[in-house]
Amino acid sequence: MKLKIIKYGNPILRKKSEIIYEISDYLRKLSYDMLETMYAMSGIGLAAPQVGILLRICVIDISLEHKSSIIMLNPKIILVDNNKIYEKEGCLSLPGFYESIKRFKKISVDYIDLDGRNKKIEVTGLIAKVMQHEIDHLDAKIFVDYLPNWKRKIIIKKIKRKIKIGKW
Ligand code: QAP
Ligand code: CO
Repeated sequence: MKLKIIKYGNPILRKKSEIIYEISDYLRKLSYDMLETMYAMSGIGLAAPQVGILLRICVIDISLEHKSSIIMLNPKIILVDNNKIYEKEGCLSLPGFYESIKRFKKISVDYIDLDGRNKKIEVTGLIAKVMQHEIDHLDAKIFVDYLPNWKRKIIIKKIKRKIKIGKW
C-alpha cells in the first residue's frame, strides 16, 4: 500500500522517533509499504517520520533496478571516518530542492533487520550519505538545517509561496 509523504513544514518531521522494542506484523507491513512508497516516488531513501510514523525505521535502495533494498530498524552510526564529501542531496519531503551538504564519506552503522538480527555494515559514498540523511530524520533533523541561514531562508520563502498557491 502506498503511503502519503509528509512535506517540510509539517510539525511531525520535527518530532523525534522512538526506539523499536519488538518486531511485529505491523512493522513488517509498514517497512514494505515504505519501500513501495519510496519506489513509487523514485526515491533512494525514506524514513518512517516522513510517512507520519514516529518510529526508528528507514528504508534505502540506491540501485536503479530496485534490487538492493535495506530495511533498518533502530539504525545507529557507530563509527565515522573523518573524511567528508560535499555533494547534492534531495529529500522526498522537499520535492524539487537539492543542495550540497557535507557528510561523512565512510560510516559504520548498527541496526536490526526485520528478522530481529543485529547487523553491522560499513558503507561509503552515496549509500553512506543516504543513511546519514535518513537517520537524521529519526532525530528530527532535515538537510536544510545544515545550510547557511540565508540559503535556508530562500528555500523556506519558496515553500511558503508554494503553500500559498496550493502546490505544497
Ligand atoms: C535522501 O532522498 C538522499 O526532490 C533520499 O522531486 C538523496 O530519495 C540523500 C526525490 C540524495 C542523499 C542524496 C527528491 C524524488 C528523492 C525530489 C530521495 C523529487 C523526487 C529524494
Ligand atoms: Co529526507
